Amino acid sequence: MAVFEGNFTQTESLRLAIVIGRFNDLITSKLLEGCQDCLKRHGIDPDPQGTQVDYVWVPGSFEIPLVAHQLALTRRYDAIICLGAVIKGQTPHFDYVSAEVSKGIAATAFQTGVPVIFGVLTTDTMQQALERAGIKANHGWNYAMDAIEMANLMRQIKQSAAVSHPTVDSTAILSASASPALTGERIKQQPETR
Ligand code: INI
Repeated sequence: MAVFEGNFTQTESLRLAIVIGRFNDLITSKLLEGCQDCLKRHGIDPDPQGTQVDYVWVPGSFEIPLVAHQLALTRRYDAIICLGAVIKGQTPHFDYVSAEVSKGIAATAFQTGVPVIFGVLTTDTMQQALERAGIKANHGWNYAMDAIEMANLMRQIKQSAAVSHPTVDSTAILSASASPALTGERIKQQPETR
């Protein structure tokens, strides 16, 4: 049997997408800087004109899962990093937005087989968010590390599946869980049972 572990060295052929919420962009732009710094120092060219990283800006965290899902379905990316900042206010908005973005990101990864990194800060105060976006540490850096590790890990698993079952398309294995609706196929109309 085997042990699989993602590494941080084979990065030259990785392709990533980063989805960033504009809401609280004081925080999200700092997370993005941390993320890009980490990618660069691990051999990934973060230049949007280059071949390795695409960027997509969305209005707020609530919109992140839809866009991450669409990107994952293109099969162009080894991992997708989602950056957002949901800061608790005096309204229930925080709870709705944070619940939907976390569920949506997890569902995207499960349904497509593409690693989708949950880089959405959920904090009680702006001060706490600032501390996680550069004042004390920059979590953007960690999200980039997680993306590199997961991208490499998934590649290893796919390669191993291709070696042990050469007749089976490993991409098909990983995408088999995607629902027909999400892969663009039409669901066959079921006959009425009433
Ligand atoms: N979006 C965020 O990214 N963070 C927040 O803290 C936030 N709050 O609290 O309102 C927020 N709201 C906007 C939301 O993500 C959507 O963009 C908006 O509701 C339109 O769908």
